[in-house]
Order: sequence, then structure tokens, then C-alpha cells
Amino acid sequence: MKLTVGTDSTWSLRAWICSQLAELNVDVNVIDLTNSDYKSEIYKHSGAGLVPSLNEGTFVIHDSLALAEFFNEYSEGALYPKSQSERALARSLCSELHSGFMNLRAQCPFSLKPVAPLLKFDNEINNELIRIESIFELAQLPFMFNSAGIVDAFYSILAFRLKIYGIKFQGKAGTYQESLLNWSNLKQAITLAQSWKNSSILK
Ligand SMILES: N[C@@H](CCC(=O)N[C@@H](CS)C(=O)NCC(=O)O)C(=O)O
Repeated sequence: MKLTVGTDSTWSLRAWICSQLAELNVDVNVIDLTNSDYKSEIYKHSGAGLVPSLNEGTFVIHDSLALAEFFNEYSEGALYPKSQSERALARSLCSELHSGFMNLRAQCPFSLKPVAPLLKFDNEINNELIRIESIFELAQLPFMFNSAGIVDAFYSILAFRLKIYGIKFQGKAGTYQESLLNWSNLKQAITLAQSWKNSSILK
């Protein structure tokens, strides 16, 4: 299966981590999103014109949430917790991230290079941080539902983004953030993201 990803694309990283949770070795096709012709390149792999997308061989899936659901099916449920109420919460939290936190996304773009810490928060960012902290406080630890799953895949990239802007939670939320930052899947994803960038520079 071929996973098409983009440089500096957090959605692509989430999809890749989900593929790891499903223990599926995907071939990664990297598109440099800074190239002038990147859009036409993406359209060769996704009708939506966005990354990530997965070519399964007989069909194509686009959008990180749809991909995560596919990886969950492929692995017969490895990405979600076993209890129905926990699955409902997991789905809610992933959907919330997928469609929300717009201010953080806009004002704190993902970066693999050091960035200036965010010292002043406007109200919008502050409200989003309060909400994320309350989500992190729900963690059963070390992961959201004890063992690693889809919520950790989605929120680990956010935990990393917060860290680079100097935002570290205290208490239980901080323990969960640390646990995500120390997660081998996140570390591998960040290393991989760096290599995607390097390979696009060499092209
Ligand atoms: N909701 C989509 C978002 C996908 C998305 O916005 N991808 C960005 C990269 S992170 C992209 O393809 N950007 C290229 C463009 O906007 O032309 C998902 O979860 O897959």
C-alpha cells in the first residue's frame, strides 16, 4: 500500500503513526509541499487535492480520519479501545482535533526547526489551551486509554507542536504530554518528517 504524504504535514504524520499502530508497513510517497507544482502532483494521488492519501491497490482513501478508520479495520480494531464508551470518547476527541483548534494551527504552525516560544496568548489561543489541558487530564496514562491508540496518534503531534512553542502542561496533563513526547512512534514520526524534508531538498 502506498501512503502519499507531504513535507511538514501534521495530518500525514498522524496517518503514518496510525499505520504503525495497525502494524502495516506502507510505502511512503513524499510530495514536497513547497514545490511550485505540488498541487498537480497531489492530484495524481488524491481527488481531494490534499495529503495524506492511501492507495490500497484497488481503491484510494483520503483524509487522515478516514485513513485512521481504515487502519483500524485493517487491524481488526487495534486503534480503538475495547469498551464502547471509550470508543465513543476516542472518536469524539479525534473528531474535535480534526475539525478544531484553528487558532493554534494558524498561530503556531508545525515546524521541525526551533521557533520563538509563544509568550503571550490571546483569548482564542488561551481557550484552546484550556480545552487541550482538560483533554490531557482525561488520560488513563501512560496513554489516553492506557495502551497506545488513535487518540495518542492524533494528539502526540499536537503535544510536540505545543512543546516547540514552549507550552508544557503541569500535573496530570503534563504527565500525559511527556508520555506522548517520549512515545517511540512519535519520535520515529518526527525523524521521518525530517527525512522527508531532506529527501525533498536533495531532489
Ligand atoms: N482534514 C484533512 C486535512 C488535509 C490537509 O489540509 N492537508 C494539507 C497538508 S497538512 C495539504 O494537503 N495542503 C496542501 C494544500 O492545501 O494545497 C486531513 O485530515 O487529511
